[in-house]
Amino acid sequence: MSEHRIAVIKDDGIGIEVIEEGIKVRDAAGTEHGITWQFTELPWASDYYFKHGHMMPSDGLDTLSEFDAIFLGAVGVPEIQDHITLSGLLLPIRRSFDQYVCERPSVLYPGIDSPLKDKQAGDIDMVTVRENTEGEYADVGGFQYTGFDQEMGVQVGLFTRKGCERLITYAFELARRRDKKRLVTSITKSNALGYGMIVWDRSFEAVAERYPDIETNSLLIDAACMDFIRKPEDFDVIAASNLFGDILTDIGAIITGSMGLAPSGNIDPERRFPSMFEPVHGSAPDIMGKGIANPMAAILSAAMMMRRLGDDNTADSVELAVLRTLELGETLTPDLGGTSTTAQVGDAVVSALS
Ligand code: GGG
Repeated sequence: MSEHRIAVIKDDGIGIEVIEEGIKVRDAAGTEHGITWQFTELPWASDYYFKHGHMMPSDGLDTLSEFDAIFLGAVGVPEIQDHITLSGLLLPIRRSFDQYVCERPSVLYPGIDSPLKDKQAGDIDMVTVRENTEGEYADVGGFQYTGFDQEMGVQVGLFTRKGCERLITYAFELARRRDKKRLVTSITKSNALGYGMIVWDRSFEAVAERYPDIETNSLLIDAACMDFIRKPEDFDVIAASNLFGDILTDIGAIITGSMGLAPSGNIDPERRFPSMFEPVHGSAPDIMGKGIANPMAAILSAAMMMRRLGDDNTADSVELAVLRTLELGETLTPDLGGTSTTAQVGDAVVSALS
């Protein structure tokens, strides 16, 4: 019997609703497979900010470091500027725990209509590996002349050889492990960003040399956006910088049916720190509290977490239960054309486990 200690941060918005269903499914799957999950809910994010002026306590990262993994819902409310919520919680966790890989699969599942013409289940099956600790989201920059008409903001895109190579190496290893198209596509913009993205390109070329069995391709981000729509079936593993990966994975989510189906893992491949699992979607304040948010992205993120913790069988059965629920098509939330509630979808996935 294995036991895992999981820190749960549900807030904000629909994060609360979807994480509850993720826990429901995880508990049921754990019972079936003899795994105990010890959840500790940490009431952080925007409500905490309203009370204390910051998104988590000053020793929040120390607290999190004691856990095996972090399961997070969403952050962001209309009353607080997004850069405060992101910089106060998500980004420090990703950076401090060196979760330098953000793995985001985009798969067209059975029973799902892609907005793209003639795409069948399985036609789209790719994983974007997003650099998660530096690049365009590096914590480097500053303001000057604040309050004057020449107000200035400097935002530094930081591309280190080590940072690029370790991320790209993960992408190549993943292409090998998946053993599908055995193709890694690099997303660049070195025609315009002639410093950082040149380091990115050089890193890609250097790593590619170590993987003669894996095909490679390099696309400018603008061409990649077109090709995600035009011929998504051509992709396998995509290596992208922090910003480009963030943008591309929203396209990846929407061409495979819904943001409500897109899971993600912020991973420290070296296992020195807890990794963090969260749906790609945000807090969606427009549908918050209505009970109609799709919990499948959170449930699939829980499955990614189980896989990371070594519980492959449990992860397989949760993923299969989601697939069965989608294929049946009887219990779906409105984003997938259904009329079911968040909790009903969670229950349906639990029933499909057996
Ligand atoms: N599910 C996590 C969440 O709330 N994400 C919102 C967001 O803006 N994320 C930006 C990012 O992933 O970098």
